[in-house]
Amino acid sequence: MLLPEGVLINGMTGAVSPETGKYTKRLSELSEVFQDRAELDRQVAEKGDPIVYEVVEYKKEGSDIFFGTTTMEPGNVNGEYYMTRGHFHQRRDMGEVYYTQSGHGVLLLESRDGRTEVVRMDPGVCAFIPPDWAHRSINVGDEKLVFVWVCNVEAGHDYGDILKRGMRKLVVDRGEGLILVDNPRFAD
Ligand code: PAN
Ligand code: ZN
Repeated sequence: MLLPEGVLINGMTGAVSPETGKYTKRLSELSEVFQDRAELDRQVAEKGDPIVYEVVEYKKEGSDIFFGTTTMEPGNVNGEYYMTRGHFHQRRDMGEVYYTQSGHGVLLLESRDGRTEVVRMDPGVCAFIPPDWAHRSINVGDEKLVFVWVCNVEAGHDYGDILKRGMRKLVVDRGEGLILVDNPRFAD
């Protein structure tokens, strides 16, 4: 029988206690995600391959749901803010919840038929990600962005589509603050 449990989450650091798994994504592992790959390589060499985000999870064998945190560092590659890979779920009938704890971000979403939506990620905002919307979080602030996610264990990640063709829109700062622009590399 599964037993209930209180899990302590630190909204400033993303620490989860107890945790059952974690991984880190560094800039060199995200080279397909950013536009300016020469600038990315330069940053990797200069800054010693900085961490872009860390994911910590709490998952119980036999449970239907699991949750955890994603903690994103501030930064950008030639004006393109640090972001996650972005994905659809393998299970097209399963959505997700992102509850922002600290920092400031943008959740960029794209429906299967190409509609773009944006949800601000500010502390206290609990974002509803409907089934079959690709989602990518972007840290647009100058501090860590920490959010709690909750999902069905069977949802799965489909990174292929977004990695291959990109998302239709980019969130960038070209000197005058945050804007949404067309992705010139987007391949339909
Ligand atoms: C999140 C994401 C996490 C990292 O847990 O997996 O923020 O983003 P990528 O997986 O796109 O690199 C989630 O949406 N799970 O379904
Ligand atoms: Zn997801």
